[in-house]
Amino acid sequence: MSTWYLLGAGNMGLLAAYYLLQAGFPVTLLRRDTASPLRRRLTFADGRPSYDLILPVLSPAALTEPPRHLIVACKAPYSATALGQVPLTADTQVLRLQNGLGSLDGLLPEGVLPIEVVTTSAVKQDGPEQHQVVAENETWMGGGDAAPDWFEQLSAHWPNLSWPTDFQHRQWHKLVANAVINPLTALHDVPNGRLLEDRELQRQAAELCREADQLFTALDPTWPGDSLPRVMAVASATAGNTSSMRADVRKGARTEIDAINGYLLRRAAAQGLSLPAHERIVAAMTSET
Ligand code: KPL
Repeated sequence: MSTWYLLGAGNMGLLAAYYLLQAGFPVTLLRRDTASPLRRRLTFADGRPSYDLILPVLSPAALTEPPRHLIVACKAPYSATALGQVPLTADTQVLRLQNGLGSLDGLLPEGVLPIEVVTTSAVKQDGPEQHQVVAENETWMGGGDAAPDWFEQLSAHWPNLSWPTDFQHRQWHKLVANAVINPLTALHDVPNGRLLEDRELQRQAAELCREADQLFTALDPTWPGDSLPRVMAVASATAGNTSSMRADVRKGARTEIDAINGYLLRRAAAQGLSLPAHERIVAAMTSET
């Protein structure tokens, strides 16, 4: 069975590695530091026994042939650096497990379209080498015509994983949630639930949703255009959470603003549309970091 190579051992990369191992697929982490294997303890909020995840590591420069399967789970702004040394061919199957959209555009060989992964599962780091799987919600894959041959085996071990026919709408819904909740909570340094309480944040959320709906309706007339209630439902379900962008700002890391709101602006420009609220929030985030 061919090895799955992983770029990015953050919360989501580790979760994917765990399910792949459960399904019997070997996983190797690609990173420069190959001194020792990666060891992380996964704990489960539902009380399941913890799991000690051990991944062999390999330097990308040591790959003797292009990987057959590659998971890109690093944060979007680090994609070019992470992929830099990995040899890829038109036969490499790339799984993109990142927030935002378009972060691999121009980085893959001609004709390679990544399989996109969108998850509403939640994992948090709760120690230097320990991560807690907080919720195993729905995960959707798509981006190709049909599910690949390994999908059935993986979905038997990855809870609530599916290959839906309306994948693009689900991906756009997640993108809008990230385009609204992430920068607003990062700029105001508040948990997600504050969007439900603060009038000014609600006004800005409504404006951002309206503009996103305008764009997606232009791209696809079947888009439901109901982003505001959906985004508020996500804010409510994750009320106590620190969004990933707020967490990035707090630790001085690069944020995913370009892959999220920046992506919306690029798609809008190609349609001849302007999205002033998204422009303002990108500018505010850019001056913040
Ligand atoms: O995906 C998220 C993120 O923080 O990146 C949300 C849905 C906003 C949950 O925190």
